[in-house]
Amino acid sequence: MNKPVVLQMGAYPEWDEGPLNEQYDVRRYFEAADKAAFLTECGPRVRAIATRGELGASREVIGACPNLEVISVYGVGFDAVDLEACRERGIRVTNTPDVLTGDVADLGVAMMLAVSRGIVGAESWVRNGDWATRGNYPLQRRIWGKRAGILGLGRIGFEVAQRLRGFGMDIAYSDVSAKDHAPDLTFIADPVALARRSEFLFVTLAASNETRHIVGDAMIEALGPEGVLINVSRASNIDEEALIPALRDGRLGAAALDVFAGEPAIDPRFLQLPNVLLQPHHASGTVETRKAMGALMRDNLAAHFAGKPLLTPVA
Ligand code: 8YV
Repeated sequence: MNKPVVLQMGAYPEWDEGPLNEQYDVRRYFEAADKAAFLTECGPRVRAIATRGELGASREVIGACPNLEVISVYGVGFDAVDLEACRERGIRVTNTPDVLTGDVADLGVAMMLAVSRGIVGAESWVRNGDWATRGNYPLQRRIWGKRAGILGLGRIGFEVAQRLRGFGMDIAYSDVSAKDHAPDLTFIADPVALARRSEFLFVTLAASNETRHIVGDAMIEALGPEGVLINVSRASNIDEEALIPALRDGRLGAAALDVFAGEPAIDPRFLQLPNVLLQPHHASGTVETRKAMGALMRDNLAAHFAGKPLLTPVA
């Protein structure tokens, strides 16, 4: 029997490439020089798309695959998949929730610590000899006991809160409604009010058209010159045109960012800012989590082609 044709939108680690290629007739879209010609050639035979959170699948790609049945996302975020195009044609979509939650929360908290305690600069201080020639490293800011805000108390936001409890932080959150499973956290419906009471603000919102640029001038001003913004969600949740001048002018204290508009070609102005910590979209980037994400991404494809219920469907 012919193997189902799968359109692969981006590279995976070798432990996923092997099994994927054994089970499917894989077409590597990301390696095609002429993408339109590539889709014209293989699009009609494609039954599944295997993609990554940040790559998704556009209406154009979906449209070039008239026999597409399922899109399996390696990542929890599926905002880059054109869900409307999928709905119109009954195309199923799956993601990889839960398996990456702890790692994303860990990196968010690590970024908070790194920014507040100046860990990156302090390391250079030792490495480039400043410690010996210039003396002690400038004093930094404490985090324990401070006020933290979490914008979006979903799975990842909740795990961030679990970790922050260990630092004795005073934690509040904003979401569409108060959550029963977090009775000890302060619910603040208005994100601007949340930013105003926060010294550290974590953005852990699933991105959508509704959340686009939710962190803009008003929230940034409310967080203020002492505030630290930490984003481990999607770049689209933050208005970079508001963020960059605020960081430059000191109207916002600092930012720690794992995601960027147009990544990996990030806005070069970020590189000039001393008060921003830059990370290469790797919050889920541990061997353990990436193995679990790859397995779940492939298990969803296998379930679909076996006619079984999808493990983690989003549509
Ligand atoms: C990426 C992510 O999928 O989970 C998400 O939504 O953005 C990430 O986990 C990962 O970087 C693999 O490309």
